[in-house]
Amino acid sequence: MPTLARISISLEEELLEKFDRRVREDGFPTRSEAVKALIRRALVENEWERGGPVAGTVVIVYDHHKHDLLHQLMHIQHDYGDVIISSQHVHLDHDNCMETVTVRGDAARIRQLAAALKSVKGLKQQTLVMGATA
Ligand code: NI
Repeated sequence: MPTLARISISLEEELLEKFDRRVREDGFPTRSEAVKALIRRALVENEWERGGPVAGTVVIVYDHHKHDLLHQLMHIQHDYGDVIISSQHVHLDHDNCMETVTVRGDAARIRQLAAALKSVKGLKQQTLVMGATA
């Protein structure tokens, strides 16, 4: 069990009220847990901004009847084989497919991949999930 440090912070009452409301809505058991989650997320986002080794996933949803789109997505993924660990394809319904592309490597390179995927016309969704440092 890690040693816990105790800190105290001062903030405007209005900000605290908004934060407490958010803590309740998000289902955090305590303020401390909510603050820890915020700090961790900020640190992860910072890692992704600075570059360096990170891991995450890119989720894309598209209609597989659009053959040109399918080829473009395939092409891009082959070009970024150096940072793609795996990709999982799920047939959502008759028309729609969801792919979860798991990535690991340099943050800047992964951002390039995410941007390349986003640039494909006709995608229904493209979301980059920033994971913790690899
Ligand atoms: Ni499919």
